[in-house]
Amino acid sequence: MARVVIVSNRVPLPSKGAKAGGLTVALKDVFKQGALWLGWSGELAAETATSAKIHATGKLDFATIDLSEQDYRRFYVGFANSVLWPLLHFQPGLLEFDREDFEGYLSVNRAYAKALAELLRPDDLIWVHDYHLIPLAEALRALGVKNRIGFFLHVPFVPASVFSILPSAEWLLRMMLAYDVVGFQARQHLHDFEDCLRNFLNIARQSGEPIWFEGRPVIVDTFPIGIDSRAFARQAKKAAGSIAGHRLFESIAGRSFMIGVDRLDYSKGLPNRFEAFGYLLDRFPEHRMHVTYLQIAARSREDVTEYQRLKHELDRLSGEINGRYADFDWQPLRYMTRAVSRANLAGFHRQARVGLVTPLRDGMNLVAKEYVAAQDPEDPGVLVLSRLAGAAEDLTEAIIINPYDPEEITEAMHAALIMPLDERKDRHEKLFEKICRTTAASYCRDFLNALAGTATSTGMPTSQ
Ligand code: ADQ
Repeated sequence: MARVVIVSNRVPLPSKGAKAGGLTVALKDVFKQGALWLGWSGELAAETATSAKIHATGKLDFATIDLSEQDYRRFYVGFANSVLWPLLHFQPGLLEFDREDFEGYLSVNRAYAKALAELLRPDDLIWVHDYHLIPLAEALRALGVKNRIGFFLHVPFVPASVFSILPSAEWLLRMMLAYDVVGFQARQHLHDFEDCLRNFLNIARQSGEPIWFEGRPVIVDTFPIGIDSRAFARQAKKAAGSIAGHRLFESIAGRSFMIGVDRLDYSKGLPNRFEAFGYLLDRFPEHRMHVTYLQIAARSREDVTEYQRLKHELDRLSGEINGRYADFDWQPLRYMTRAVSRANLAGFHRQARVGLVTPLRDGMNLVAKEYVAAQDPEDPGVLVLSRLAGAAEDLTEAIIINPYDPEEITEAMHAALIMPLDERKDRHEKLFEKICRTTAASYCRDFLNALAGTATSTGMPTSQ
């Protein structure tokens, strides 16, 4: 069995106290066969390293490189998070392009390639994650690496009309086609990628067929990411009875409870969600004193100016809403920017009558799936979900909203808060069935089968 080599921007190093994130959990079966995971250590050094430090842990070995401060600024803060992230989330107005950042992006990708090439065995399968590392396959090929290399994009893609805003747009598409497999979260993203291929490279793809580029086949397909729903459901049930779960329950004091859990990121649509909550209290006064909304918005990318601006806006909006509607014994909006442990989150979701997931654009959004998984099937809550999240392609029994229309979110909040038990159970049953079908494990299996060349174009393993 070939070894799997994962490459991503960050590595969940156990020695750094990293919690097992979605990808780590999803890959646990893969790790049993032995695997290597390469990424940035999270440390800054005088120079960007081109040889990795190895942290052997048994079956899963980690390899890390340090970045220089200048490369961190240009590669991570600059091109990755001030150009590619806003572009791929349909926010071209937030794009801050700088040629030096672009150079930094290239040179860090070359450093990754050098560090990885030294560690490779001939039959390793290389699986590269996300927009930080798009040019990595090309950089590895330049060093003579012949292994199969796959790329999975966790974030959305954009149609040619938006992609053309990017300086060097065509070059980036070519970099994506240097892989053997290119995976997207949702059909819409794949569709937009095909639109770019047609417009920039004059490539028309027959549905289900690989793309032929420079004489090589490139498999392009969707591989929707999922969670281990049953494990999360068990965790939620257990956590609802924990100390934190109990404290939350006491503090809600019999009121209806709505929850939002996001990174503090402009793609998550938080200002519109806050505004929608303000309208709810204004337009439906019956909810005043009777509903509490908890927003957990973990601080993220604080080096990027736009994130600092967003934080100020949310501080202001939350203050305004509470100032206007609170009473001496009721605070309508609880807003915290600290991260919460996974176990506590699971328990909090279970207590919430409404789960608010309203991003302006999102690759998948795993919080939507976690909220559904955490519900008590006998008394489930209602998911309010943006139609611009990848998750909405599948989770159609949620209340689907347009996140750009705060009043539509308000109406959805109201509908969710008053929804009768039968309808809640009916919707939840269907949603739970869906999140158990597309899981973390099925995502990994399907992608790795495609990468190993043992899958048909539908992602099903062939009989060989
Ligand atoms: P993210 O943009 O980080 O990920 P999301 O999928 O919602 O978005 O969250 C990833 C994980 O982080 C989830 O397990 C969630 O519970 C956790 N998380 C989020 N906010 C948190 C908070 N405030 N406190 C604690 N934990 C929190 C990117 C893409 C997504 C895609 C994922 C996976 O942007 O579209 O779903 O990758 O592919």
